[in-house]
Amino acid sequence: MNAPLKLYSFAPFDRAARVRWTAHELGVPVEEVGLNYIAGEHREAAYRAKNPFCRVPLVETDQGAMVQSVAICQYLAEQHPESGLVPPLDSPLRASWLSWLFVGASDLDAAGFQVLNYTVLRPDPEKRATAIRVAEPLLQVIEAHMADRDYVVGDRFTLPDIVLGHELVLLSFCRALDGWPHLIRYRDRLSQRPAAQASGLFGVLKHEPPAVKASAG
Ligand SMILES: N[C@@H](CCC(=O)N[C@@H](CS)C(=O)NCC(=O)O)C(=O)O
Repeated sequence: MNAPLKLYSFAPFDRAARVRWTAHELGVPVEEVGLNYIAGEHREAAYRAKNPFCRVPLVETDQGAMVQSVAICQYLAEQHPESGLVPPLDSPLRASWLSWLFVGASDLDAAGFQVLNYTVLRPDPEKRATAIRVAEPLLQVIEAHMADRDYVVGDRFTLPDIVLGHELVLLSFCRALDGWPHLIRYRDRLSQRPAAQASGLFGVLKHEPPAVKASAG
């Protein structure tokens, strides 16, 4: 039995969801430490001492505190090579796997955050429309890539599916995925995984989507 992984998070759908989902895929038990975002607990001295960036997720490892959701996921998955979430260094899929991991961790994360920001955190219909327009070329490429495949790399589930899946759930919640049928099909396939369900992430889709007023003009 693995020791529980201490995971600091705000909610089931923030970037800690990627770590929680990965841990469930790996059979690693999670000990959740919930921080109150509104109250600003992540800016208080006790947490700042662990993470001066004042962000979640953070996990406590044998090597000390670790931040950056995708780095944490990779760190955990590499300890469980039998899971297949990370292809071996000599795998012919390695280049594609790394490329897609960073599409999720950098490009889609950045674009998705702007949509979430202007839909939910600081609602602004015009800025939201711009954020969706900026995300479109990226979504177009991923939509085309997913047209005839089940997973983003090779023919099996790997870590980039978790990172992309997280972003697709957030975009769905923001009502920004309606025009992308292959991405919806992909998101729904991912949602069937027991570890995805156990992560709590997909529960956000059961909530009322945020009200978005039509942009003027
Ligand atoms: N690239 C970082 C981003 C971490 C991040 O921005 N986390 C958000 C929650 S999803 C946060 O802690 N925000 C706190 C704040 O903005 O004050 C990662 O993937 O872990």
